[in-house]
Amino acid sequence: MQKRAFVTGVTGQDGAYLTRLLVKLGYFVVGLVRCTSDYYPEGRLRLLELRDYMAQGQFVLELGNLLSPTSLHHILEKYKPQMLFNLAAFTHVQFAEQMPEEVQATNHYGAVNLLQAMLNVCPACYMYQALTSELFGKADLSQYPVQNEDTPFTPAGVYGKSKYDAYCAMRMFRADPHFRAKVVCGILFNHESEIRGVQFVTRKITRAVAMILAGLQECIELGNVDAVRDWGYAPDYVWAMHAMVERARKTGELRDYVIGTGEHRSVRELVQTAFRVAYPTAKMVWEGDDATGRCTENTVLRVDGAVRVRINPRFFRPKEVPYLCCDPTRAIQELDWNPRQTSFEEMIRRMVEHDIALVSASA
Ligand code: F7E
Repeated sequence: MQKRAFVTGVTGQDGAYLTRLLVKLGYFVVGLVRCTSDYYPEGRLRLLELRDYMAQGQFVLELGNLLSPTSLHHILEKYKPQMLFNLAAFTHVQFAEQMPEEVQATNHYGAVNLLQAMLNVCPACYMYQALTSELFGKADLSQYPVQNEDTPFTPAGVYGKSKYDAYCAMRMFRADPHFRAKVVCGILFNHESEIRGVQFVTRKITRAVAMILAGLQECIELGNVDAVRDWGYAPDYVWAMHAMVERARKTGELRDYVIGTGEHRSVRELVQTAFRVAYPTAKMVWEGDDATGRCTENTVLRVDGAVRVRINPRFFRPKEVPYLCCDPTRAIQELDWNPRQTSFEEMIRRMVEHDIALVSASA
């Protein structure tokens, strides 16, 4: 019989790539979409292939909401999937600070609602719960220069806290002998792609570089360009999500994993890598840093003399996490995860080229 998977967050970056992977692996995929007044859920899918999969009967959308247990029960009873992937979440770290109740409701209570619906309707199912490297927000860097499954969770803001609460709930349901919930958690570091939302710094930069190249924009305004992250390629990361659940199913062992590349870069390096794709021989010079080389409100990047990056304090985060870098050893050993499948440079090149094509198509 064909395997069936239920994916929440299917209109987001990860949901799109995971659905594509699962269909390629032979699954029938049910995707959860929220109801909006603009009733055309297909129009919110980020990968065109997903519409083909719908036409071919390999993928279907169902209206529902993580905050409506009735809708979740109904969908699980209708399709009886073997695997659930909970990717739906409020994910923007800075915006989350402005609406803590919504973030907590979706990211924490929503995850619990889905798990409880699973336990009621199809308790033999396996569930994947998406977590985040923001769980390590306040990690002591001298003690934890890289973060792995043993690094204490010390979330710094509303988003990290909501995911921490979801994690505690998953652990509790997993350990409780009454439930023995089959749930595994993926603690994913930043992962990006050509279909990343434009409010995240990678896509904000690659799109702006394409606009600047086309003469449609002068300059990019950024916040803390000294922030350091471990950035990987989203299509590679969804492979790890499926591998986690498959391993749990085969071994009966419910393990959580951190997923990242093990390489770290600053936002400055990201900016330069993106400009280098569009302007291969350009001279890039940073000006206006303080005496220690950190950015200030006067910091600018000149590309061949023209100011192309400015700092706008509007993008500074009061609870900024300055540095995150993954130690993916466990995933490499147990999931056969390849953290270097797509290099950072290759990912940024694809994103910039994609945005250049989009800009020229809309010109
Ligand atoms: O920021 C800095 C910003 O918004 C990355 C989500 O998927 O990954 C993502 O969260 C860094 C931060 O991603 C701008 O301060 C500088 O240090 O792209 P981002 P994020 O906040 O790390 C984690 C793992 C998740 O789980 C989240 O759901 O870049 N930064 N200047 C900026 N960031 C933005 N957005 N815009 C700027 O202008």
